[in-house]
Amino acid sequence: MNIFLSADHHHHNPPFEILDGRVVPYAETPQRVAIILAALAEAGFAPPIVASPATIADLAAIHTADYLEYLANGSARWQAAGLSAPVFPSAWPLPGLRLRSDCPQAAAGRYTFDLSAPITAGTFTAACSAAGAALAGAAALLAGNTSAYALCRPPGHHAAAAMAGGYCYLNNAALAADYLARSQTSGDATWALRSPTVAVLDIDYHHGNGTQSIFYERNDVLTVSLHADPAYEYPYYLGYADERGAGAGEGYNLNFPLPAGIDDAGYLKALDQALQAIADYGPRYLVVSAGFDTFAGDPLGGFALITEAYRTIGRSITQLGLPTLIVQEGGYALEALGANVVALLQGVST
Ligand code: SP5
Ligand code: ZN
Repeated sequence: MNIFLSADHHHHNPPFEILDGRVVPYAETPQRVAIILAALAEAGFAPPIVASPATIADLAAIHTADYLEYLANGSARWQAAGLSAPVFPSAWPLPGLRLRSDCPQAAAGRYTFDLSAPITAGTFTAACSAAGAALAGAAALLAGNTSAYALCRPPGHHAAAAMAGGYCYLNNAALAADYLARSQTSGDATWALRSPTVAVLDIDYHHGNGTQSIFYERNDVLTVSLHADPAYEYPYYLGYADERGAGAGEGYNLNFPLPAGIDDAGYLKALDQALQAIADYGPRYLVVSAGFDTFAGDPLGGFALITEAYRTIGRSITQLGLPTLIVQEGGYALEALGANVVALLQGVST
């Protein structure tokens, strides 16, 4: 198991977020990575490889040029205008309003869909580091490794082509999946004539709205997500079962909205259906958006999974027999995060 680390993640450490009308400490902290690294070392995994940051050209594969320019420079423009760091929107261009002003406050609402993705001076540096770790993990699969883990921070699955939210700025898993889908495989007659297909399996507690939207009209990347039903849980506006893809992508997006409080047995049953759909698709590569906020004790979650469930999930995923990249997403129960990541990776490795 190759492990790739976003070593510059600590440059991103926002002081607070606003959740359900309350100012609260930012849950997506640098300590999460420290905890995971310590648990991996303790469990005997080889030290992580520090990945090079993704370049603007890498990111432009799925993100728009104007969004990347905003992520890179929005914080400096905000502070130059005398506004208090970090960048938070306080108005959004909902339908009926005009996207006309290019002042820093207007840009914040244009590119951020909630109050959990503030932009600090170091946010873009950290996000490029996370994207680089995911891309290095994808490259490891192309080099013939059967599995890799990208310890990405900040996470990515809520980020769309031109939208940050839910602690996410650049969509690490989507960048990796797109990179794999565009790769040219040589020496294999079956695959030589077309690019390989990829499945993304999202097991974070929250729906991966960014990943879904990025691949919604594509049939070379199947997106499958298990998550809390958006009828009662964030991100509220996407993740319903009737979202099945559009155009060429129709039938290539699959959502499993799950009830509050679901336990190991219920979750693993839904997972089996998701894995069957992936097996039927027959992809060349698998990318897993691995969130651990499905854990029973997660402060942001509402499911009831125990640590051993992640080992079972890892084993089930491995039974697909696909080169698999695990990309770190959420998980905020700090006392169990290390053990949960170790269990998943051990499940994948055995
Ligand atoms: C990557 C990731 O996991 N992002 C999650 C962002 C979630 N932000 C909104 C959380 C909504 C608050 N609901 C609290 C429910 C407590 N049971
Ligand atoms: Zn989550």
